[in-house]
Amino acid sequence: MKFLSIAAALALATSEVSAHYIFQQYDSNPVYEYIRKNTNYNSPVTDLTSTDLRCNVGANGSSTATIAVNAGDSFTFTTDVAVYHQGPISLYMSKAPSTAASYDGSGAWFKIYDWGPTFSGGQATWPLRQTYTFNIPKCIPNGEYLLRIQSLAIHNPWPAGIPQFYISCAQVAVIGGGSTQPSSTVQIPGVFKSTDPGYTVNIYNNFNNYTVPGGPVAISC
Ligand SMILES: *[C@@H]1O[C@H](CO)[C@@H](O)[C@H](O)[C@H]1NC(C)=O
Ligand SMILES: *[C@@H]1O[C@H](CO)[C@@H](O)[C@H](O)[C@H]1NC(C)=O
Ligand SMILES: [Cu+2]
Repeated sequence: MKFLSIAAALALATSEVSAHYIFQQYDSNPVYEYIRKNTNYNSPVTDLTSTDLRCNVGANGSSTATIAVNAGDSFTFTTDVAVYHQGPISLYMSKAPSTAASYDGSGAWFKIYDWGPTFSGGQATWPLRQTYTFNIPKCIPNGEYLLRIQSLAIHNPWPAGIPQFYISCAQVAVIGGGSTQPSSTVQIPGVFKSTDPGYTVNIYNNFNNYTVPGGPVAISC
């Protein structure tokens, strides 16, 4: 029994390092044309204090194009393989002081959407799939932004397991926008804490409500 569970754990650990998933495509454009390419293949970021939490490891924008988008337009992030670790998916934006390509993400971020679990009949269902579609808020000011998507994988419950962040940033130049500022902003790193209930929760044990970490959705237009 003990031997079997160790073997099973090792098999799981092996598959864990070989293949995860990465958000690599913006709409139907070539992969990494408008999404910053990271240097850690499709491994997660787990350090809550790292600047890699912004756009992933080595994703500096130097070889990424910026796409012009109309405020209000929809966009789709697509992964290489469908997201399969349980946890929420969140979208953030941060306005660049000048160009998106040269921006390190050290400024203010605001959340524009969360895909959380749905609870029904004592069961939680997570929004696990290959494509995530939302829209650029209609009322945000024109300018260049980083548009960040994050899968927070909480399938190995804390503290035995460490939640994993699968992150990519697209570079967008918003036109036709408005003048509405988000109701609140956050810093990355900083906004995710190892005391957040949405980070520490055990999803296999009496799991019947969930607050997505990383601050509230701060704009809706
Ligand atoms: C940006 O990332 C690329 C690819 O990892 C690297 O070759 C380049 O040196 C980096 N540039 C800066 C300014 O860090
Ligand atoms: C569930 O709701 C309770 C009561 O509001 C709250 O204390 C707890 O943090 C929530 N759990 C999660 C995982 O969000
Ligand atoms: Cu994994």
